[in-house]
Order: sequence, then structure tokens, then C-alpha cells
Amino acid sequence: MRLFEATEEGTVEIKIDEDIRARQEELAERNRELFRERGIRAFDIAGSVGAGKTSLIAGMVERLSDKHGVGVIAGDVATTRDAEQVTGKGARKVLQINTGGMCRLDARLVCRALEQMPESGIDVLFIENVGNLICPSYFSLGVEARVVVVSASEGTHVIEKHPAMFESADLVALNKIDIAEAVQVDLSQPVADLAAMRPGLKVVKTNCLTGDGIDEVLGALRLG
Ligand SMILES: Nc1nc2c(ncn2[C@@H]2O[C@H](COP(=O)(O)OP(=O)(O)OP(=O)(O)O)[C@@H](O)[C@H]2O)c(=O)[nH]1
Ligand SMILES: [Mg+2]
Repeated sequence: MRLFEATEEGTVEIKIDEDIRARQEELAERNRELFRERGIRAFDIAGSVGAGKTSLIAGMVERLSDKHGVGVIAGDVATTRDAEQVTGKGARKVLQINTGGMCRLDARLVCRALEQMPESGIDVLFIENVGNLICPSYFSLGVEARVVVVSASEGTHVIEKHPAMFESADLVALNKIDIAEAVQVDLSQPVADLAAMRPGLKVVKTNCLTGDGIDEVLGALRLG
């Protein structure tokens, strides 16, 4: 958003974007500090609606819960469906945030949810962001890494259409590889686009229904 004020000397732009961003960074830094104090390794799992974020989280929780105290914060505009989907997989605590219309989580919402988490016994936290490839790009949560889940059904050119999201990614899970052929998507294109945009960025092909690739995601995040 850009905001202007007319003065006798002319029009001046009020730097609202920068103020908001600076405030967000401050709040993210506070979360980072909180995670450090509590010994929590936190991960933002972002991606389009239906890309497979919850499925990936459920798979990771199942694999980690015998060795780690895992917490999950699921973000959605409405419902507790995602929290329900993850419950029973072995997480120590699962919370759902409903944003009530906002298209992303932010550091403040995560901080409020953290207040409801047990103060000890959680060392890995997965935060599922609201499903879309736009708004979450601009909001840092203060986490260790952001995993962007993108699925074959999102089309061949999904990466180049959403540069900000993939610029903010620390790892990409290219999910639903099992249906690429059926939806006529050539997965070599998103892989090539990512290599051009973010040389060296780790990309893991996954099938969250069968679990293929989830161990590799965990390995890339140094979890296990
Ligand atoms: N074929 C196939 N289906 C998958 C895969 N991963 C997830 N799904 C299915 O895709 C649908 C959406 O998966 P979710 O994990 O709920 O996706 P999400 O990104 O959490 O969705 P939202 O939270 O609604 O944005 C479900 O029906 C899953 O069973 C996969 O690798 N292959
Ligand atoms: Mg989900």
C-alpha cells in the first residue's frame, strides 16, 4: 500500500510500507528470540491451497514424534480441519489459528499461539501458513526455515509466476509427483525455473500420500 499526503509544497509519500515491514521484522525477531530461549526449531510450511502442506506436516510429525516433542500450529482462514488432520500423528500439541479473512500468518499471530503452547517439551514446531503463494511471501515469522510446498497440479509455470514466494523459500517440496502426467505438467520446468531463480536451493520431489521424499525433506532440514 502507498499513502500520500498533499502539502503546500506538493505531495509527499508517507513510507507506510517500510514502517509496517520494520514492525513485522521486529515481531519476527522477538519470535526468533523466544524460539531460541525455549530451544525450539521452528519451520514455516507455506504453499498454495491444497498443495499438500498439512499432508507433509502429518508425515513429518509421524516420523519425528518418537524422538522429538513436536508442536504444530495450523493457519487457515476458517475451520479446524487441518489441526484435526494432524491430531493423532504423535504431536505433543496441535493448535489452529483462524485468521478470519487474512491471507497469511504473521509474527504476532504466531506469538499469540506460542503463548498457548507448553513452555517446555517442544523442540520442533511446524507452522502451516495460510494457503496461497502471494501474501505469506512478505511476512517473516521468525522461523529457522521456510518450506514452500508446490504441487504438480499448479501448472508448469507456477514458479515464475510467484517469484516473491520462491525467493523467500529455504527449501521447496515439489509435491504430487504422482499426478504430473495426468495433469500434463512437465516437472522439469519448475525444477529448471527454481534452478535459474535460486541456484543451489534444495528441491525435493514428494508424494505425501505414499510418503516418498518426506525423509529427504527432513534430512535437508537437519531433522531426524
Ligand atoms: N495425489 C496426491 N495427492 C496428495 C498429495 N499430497 C496431498 N494430497 C492430497 O491433496 C489434498 C490437499 O492436501 P492437504 O495436505 O490438505 O493440502 P494443504 O496444502 O494443507 O491444503 P490447505 O490447507 O487447504 O491449503 C488432499 O486430498 C491430500 O490427500 C500427493 O503427493 N499426491
Ligand atoms: Mg492444510
